[in-house]
Amino acid sequence: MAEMLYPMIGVPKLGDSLLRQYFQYQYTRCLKKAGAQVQILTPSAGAGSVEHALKTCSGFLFPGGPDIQPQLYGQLAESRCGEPNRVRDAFELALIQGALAAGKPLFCICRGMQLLNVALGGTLTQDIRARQEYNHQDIWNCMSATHPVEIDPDSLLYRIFDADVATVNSMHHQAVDKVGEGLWIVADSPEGFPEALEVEGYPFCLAVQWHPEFMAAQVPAEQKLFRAFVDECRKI
Ligand SMILES: [Mn+2]
Repeated sequence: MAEMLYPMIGVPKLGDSLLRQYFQYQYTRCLKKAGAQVQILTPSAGAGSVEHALKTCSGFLFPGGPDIQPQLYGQLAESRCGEPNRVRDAFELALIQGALAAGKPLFCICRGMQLLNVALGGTLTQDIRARQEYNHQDIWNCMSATHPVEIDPDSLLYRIFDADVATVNSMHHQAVDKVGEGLWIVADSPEGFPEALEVEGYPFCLAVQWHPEFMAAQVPAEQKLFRAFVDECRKI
């Protein structure tokens, strides 16, 4: 019964440094405020860790982090691509594929949205800085909005926000390029970078390029994303 009231959400571990622990805490705080329990999932070599997570968690939040290894979407690293974390890449790719196959509710944030795209056969633009008009890597304003996004009125995101425009923070230098199988761009930036994706016909999947965990304390609409996700996990 307790599991139903407070669903268990699995969140991959970001790392050991103090900064990464702080980033991890932001996700945990928003999920708990929305009524969830949080299980931090440590990447491990064994396939058993993915199976165990799929068995014990009602849903998964895929968080931000380093650039995904371009070989995983069929490209070689360009000079402006960041250093990948291969352990996280392998673990999170296996986990998201398992979660998609199991139909679990998903909330994919920043790198998580890019991971979802790669898992479904899409590709990334390795560096968008030459094409951006707004600063999409505005790390010094991580708690406040940097650029607008336009939201598709037929999307789940629109139903949660109850608005067809929003202004969001931005801490990315890569973007979804070719969209993966079954994915649908539901929000984009003025330059046309995909800022949110959904999976056609999937029970519940929110994927955003911005960081709602840093805005949720000040912007109620951003906390509503966590609430909608946790409410869905509660039904599992
Ligand atoms: Mn952005």
